[in-house]
Amino acid sequence: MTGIGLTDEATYDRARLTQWCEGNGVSRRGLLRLAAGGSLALTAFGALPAGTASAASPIVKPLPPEIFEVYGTNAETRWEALSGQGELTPVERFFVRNHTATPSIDAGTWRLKLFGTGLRGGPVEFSYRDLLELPAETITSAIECAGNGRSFFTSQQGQVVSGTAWKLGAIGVARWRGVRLSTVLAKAGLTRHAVDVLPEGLDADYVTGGVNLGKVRRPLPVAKALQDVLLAYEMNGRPLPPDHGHPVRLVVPSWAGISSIKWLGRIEVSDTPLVSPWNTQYYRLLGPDYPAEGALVTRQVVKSAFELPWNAEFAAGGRYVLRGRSWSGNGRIRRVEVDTGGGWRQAKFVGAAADRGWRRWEIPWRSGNPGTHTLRARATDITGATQPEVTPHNSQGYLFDAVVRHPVRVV
Ligand SMILES: Nc1nc2c(c(=O)[nH]1)N[C@H]1C(S)=C(S)[C@@H](COP(=O)(O)O)O[C@H]1N2
Ligand SMILES: [Mo]
Repeated sequence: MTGIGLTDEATYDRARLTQWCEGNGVSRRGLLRLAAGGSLALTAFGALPAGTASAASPIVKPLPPEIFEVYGTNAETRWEALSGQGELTPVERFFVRNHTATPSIDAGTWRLKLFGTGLRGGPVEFSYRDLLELPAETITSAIECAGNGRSFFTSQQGQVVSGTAWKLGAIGVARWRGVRLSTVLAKAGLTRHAVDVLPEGLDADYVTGGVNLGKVRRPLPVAKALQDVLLAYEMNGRPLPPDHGHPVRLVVPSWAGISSIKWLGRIEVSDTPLVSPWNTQYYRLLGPDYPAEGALVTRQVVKSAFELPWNAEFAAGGRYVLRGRSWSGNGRIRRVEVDTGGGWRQAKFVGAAADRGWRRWEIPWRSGNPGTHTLRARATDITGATQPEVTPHNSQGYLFDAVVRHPVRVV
């Protein structure tokens, strides 16, 4: 069985956890201890003191301060830098999330290795050229960090969370061209018994809190791998740039950014469930409203943002058009409402609907009297999921979907 129904995340997580615990002689309580240790270790990143970075610069492309806010090895896009941009985020404005540093990889000597018990024969290798010769596909898809919006757990809900204190700029939408993972898996001899694949990056081992967690890697159920996952070698019509995974990265639409492994080097294909620290200690929702062992983070949630700086200034008594974007891992956005102080009003959509990107919108606004005002946007997706007022707490601050209160100043 390739695990039909395992794209239902909750089913997948429960099934895999049980299988994994049984197979490894670990109790659920043991897993919980692992997870707790992980969240402690997590506090180590996000704020690298100056001088601790390796000689290689963590991010290669320029990071002008008017476009990016930098946190250690990561850089988030400022939302005002998306004002006037179309559906796609240009590479020069696309956020970067690096566990270590962008490696320099030569496409000419690069190889992708597939191996494991889920393949009919032995290991199989593909060169860059091999991939270019396979049938290509182009998709528009967001890549969003599961921790996007994390800082609002603290600033809006007064809660402690670990990890990079992103605002809402850890998302970008691009046009990705490449080969379907299903095509490559079929060529490599995928069997009916394969259940998980484990894509792994070629960047340096991730060391945190004195522990080496090895290469950045995260299991994907075969059902998702065969559904819509791309091995991308182009971003917005150009070869994939260094910071975004050159020469080849995974693009896993709708799922947490960590699934979209950059600088792809190896894929294990297994007929038994696979684990890595990125599905046991990270990317689990741990908190009072979740089961003791936590819930696995897979699909992204509904969010909205204004294309404005924090504390944007407006002249009193002016007529303005407020613009923003909303998106969801569940599919396209059906409705967006905006509250500028007088209740919810429906925003007007701009441009085409996108299943795996975002929906742009606008709404007129009269700025009124001087003072601080709060702008709020709330989206609903095709599944009926709407942004709540509060997101239930989880200790690592993932999947913040509550309505964000955006302050502006009228002068
Ligand atoms: N090899 C590798 N892949 C990776 C990462 C990484 O550090 N190393 N970071 C992941 C995370 S957490 C996110 S959110 C996305 C970010 O993609 P971007 O840097 O292209 O925006 O890449 C994912 N893939
Ligand atoms: Mo991420």
